[in-house]
Amino acid sequence: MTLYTAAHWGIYEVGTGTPPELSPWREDPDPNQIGVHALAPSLQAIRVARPAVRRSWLERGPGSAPELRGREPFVEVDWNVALDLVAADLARVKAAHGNKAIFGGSYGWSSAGRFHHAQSQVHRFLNMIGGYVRHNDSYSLGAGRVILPHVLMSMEESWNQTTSFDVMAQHTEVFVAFGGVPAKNAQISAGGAMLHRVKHGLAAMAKAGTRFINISPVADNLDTGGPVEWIPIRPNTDTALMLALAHVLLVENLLDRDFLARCCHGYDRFEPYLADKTPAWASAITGIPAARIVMLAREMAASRTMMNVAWALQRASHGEQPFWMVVTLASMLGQIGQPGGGFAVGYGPTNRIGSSHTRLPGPSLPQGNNRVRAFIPVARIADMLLNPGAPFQYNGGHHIYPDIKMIYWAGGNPFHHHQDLTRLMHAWTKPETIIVHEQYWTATAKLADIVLPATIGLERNDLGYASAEGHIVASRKIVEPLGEARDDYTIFADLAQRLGVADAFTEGRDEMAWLRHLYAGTQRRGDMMGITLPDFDAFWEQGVVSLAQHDAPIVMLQAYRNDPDAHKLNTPSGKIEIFSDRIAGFNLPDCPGHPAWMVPTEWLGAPAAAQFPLHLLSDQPARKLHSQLDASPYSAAGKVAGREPIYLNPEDAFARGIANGDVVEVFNHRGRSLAGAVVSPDIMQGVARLATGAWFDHDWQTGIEKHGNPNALTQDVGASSLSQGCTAQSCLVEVRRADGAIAAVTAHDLPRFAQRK
Ligand SMILES: Nc1nc2c(c(=O)[nH]1)N[C@H]1C(S)=C(S)[C@@H](COP(=O)(O)OP(=O)(O)OC[C@H]3O[C@@H](n4cnc5c(=O)[nH]c(N)nc54)[C@H](O)[C@@H]3O)O[C@H]1N2
Ligand SMILES: Nc1nc2c(c(=O)[nH]1)N[C@H]1C(S)=C(S)[C@@H](COP(=O)(O)OP(=O)(O)OC[C@H]3O[C@@H](n4cnc5c(=O)[nH]c(N)nc54)[C@H](O)[C@@H]3O)O[C@H]1N2
Ligand SMILES: [Mo]
Repeated sequence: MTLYTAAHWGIYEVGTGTPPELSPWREDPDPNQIGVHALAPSLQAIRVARPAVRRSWLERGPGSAPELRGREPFVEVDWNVALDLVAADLARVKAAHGNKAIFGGSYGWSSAGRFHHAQSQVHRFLNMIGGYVRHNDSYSLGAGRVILPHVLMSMEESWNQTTSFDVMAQHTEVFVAFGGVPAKNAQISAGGAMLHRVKHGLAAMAKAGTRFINISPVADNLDTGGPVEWIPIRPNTDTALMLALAHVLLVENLLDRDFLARCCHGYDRFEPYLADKTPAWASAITGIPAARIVMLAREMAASRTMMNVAWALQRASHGEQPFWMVVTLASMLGQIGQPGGGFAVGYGPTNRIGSSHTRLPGPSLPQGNNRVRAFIPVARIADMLLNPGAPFQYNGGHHIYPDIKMIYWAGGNPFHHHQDLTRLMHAWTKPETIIVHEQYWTATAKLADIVLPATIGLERNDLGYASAEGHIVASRKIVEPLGEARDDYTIFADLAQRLGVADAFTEGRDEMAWLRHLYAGTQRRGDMMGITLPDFDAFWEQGVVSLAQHDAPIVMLQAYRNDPDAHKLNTPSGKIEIFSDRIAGFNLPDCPGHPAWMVPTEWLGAPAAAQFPLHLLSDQPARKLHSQLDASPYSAAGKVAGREPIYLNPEDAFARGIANGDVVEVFNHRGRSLAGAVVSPDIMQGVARLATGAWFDHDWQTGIEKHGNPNALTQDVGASSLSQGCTAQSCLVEVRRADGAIAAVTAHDLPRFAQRK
């Protein structure tokens, strides 16, 4: 009998060795190596093995010497001591300041299993003890999640409706990708990518004759196995290009006025804005020849055209605009709802998008009710910590930043994911207590007061499932926990016991009882959809249950197109909103009532480009999921001189005397970071690319980040006052060769430990 384990990056089969070897699921048509080394010594060596408390906090209490976080030793303590300290401090903060002083937003990917999902566990636990300050939206989709429901539908609904690859292979003549369709990103799905589909999906389209055009600062993010036309574009300027395409459609009368009248709201109020958005105007902004823009608009109107936008486009200053504008441009083309035409947001970012598998809602741990009303847009964490009581705007509302005394984090790595980490380090000194559950000694764990060791997925039983992945997986415990690591669930259950809410938190269930319970819920939802799942014991034995018999091809908004009155959208007008009276009514200087070209804070057209002439893109790493498994042999093999590779155009490299393999210093007025140079013609001149995921490695003497984490450089400013989304992709830098003594990477060293005095 084969045992399986599910990770965000795929299903793996478990061998019989000690420790058991992992190999990708044999049925996966495009498996990857991300997870095969999950038990490698290089990873196990940096596990958190025992509860640990920062020395000053332990000896002198909460709030002691917060500036020493990250640079003084930890003292390892017994579980009972650690749990007593955590419970007592939760009670103290609650009594003295109320639950509104606890930030439990705890953003992060956690692990794939749906029961042991750390973010769900911490939210459930904090709700049981009175609530916590939460976060809205995600780093993935800050601007996108806010704009899309106003003008079209929720982000989830858009994924559920995304036209499937099988339909595109049959019908799409031209595929225009803004930001490619990176197969490296589609290696993952939250909860478990199962059958990896993007590589073969694109190849099937190419074979069927689809023509591919990739509008992107980089060329290597759309691989169809066949020819792809690359149109390099300056980062953050796609909206200008789309406006000029719309201008051509207008002046050449290539737009579908019938679709605009039947299915859209407010086109007439937008149209005058297009008058001066000529190809020549856009050419000066985007760097794309005006003639190519004119031709492209004509090709798109003459063919069955699918447009795709990478999520990266909205992780930027005014990130709302490219998403709103692609919906608008697709509406003008009038192909929305036709097989193979329209738009997607977007193919590539996860494996599930473009799938024809069932959308059966899967198992998820109920989180209870949060009695605290205060929240932040997720990427405003440093603003919150630095400005308690200050006002902020979000989605048309006015709010106040809470005064946070305690941070509780489980399942995320803010010292990987947040922008301008030097600023976050400063903000991080404000709370009195920072508690982190971690599997590994990440930068976030090292910067905490109390670190509790969490198990990894292979050390516990769970359910692997992601909607539209077509399978449910019995994810088996295959090794004993390392050291004294415990499941997040067990840790919270013990804390709940100490705080008098054990019954509410556990509902009397242990791990397997919860798995049965959550599975039964999924079974019931399946029954309502005509999907019959085997009983739990049969499922648990079988390991992987396929739902593929319920596959169905999908055409986005087909029903809506055919009868917009019968299938009203959930927007104020019930239609696609090209003009939004609601957004116009918010009266925001940085987000008007229709899509518009808004000048980004940092881009190649900004005055600051004179000093920092390279636009830094920080995309998603190919060999890991963000910072997870950064120390694995597979991830390490992708590093250059032990650091994250930075891609530079040959002209830019030559001008700076930089060669392949050099260690370079990437810098701007916010920070400095050391990365390994890769010189490549696949990146346009004036752009550099440094993926996320290298563990943040701050040198306390020099302030240099030594490992190539781009968030030493990125800006911590909201996309706009509408969404306050993360703007990691709006960042200017300069690069120089690092000469002389180059600091060694210490990211994967353990912290220092000491005995209690
Ligand atoms: N510059 C730049 N920055 C970015 C981005 C970008 O494009 N550019 N992208 C952003 C995006 S889209 C995202 S989603 C974020 C991702 O940011 P994160 O989701 O924070 O990144 P991960 O590395 O996945 O962090 C998950 C952490 O949870 C821990 N963990 C895993 N499983 C468990 C568990 O069961 N229990 C506990 N207690 N811990 C666990 C892992 O060890 C890891 O440290 O980064 C954002 N940051
Ligand atoms: N292997 C792996 N896969 C992942 C992740 C991971 O960490 N590792 N992270 C996952 C997560 S959390 C998320 S949210 C998704 C993110 O998915 P995305 O945000 O779509 O991914 P990125 O790789 O950041 O960017 C996609 C492409 O857009 C290009 N791009 C950037 N800026 C611009 C621009 O202004 N204009 C144009 N036209 N192109 C631009 C980039 O060069 C890149 O090739 O990926 C997911 N997939
Ligand atoms: Mo993300």
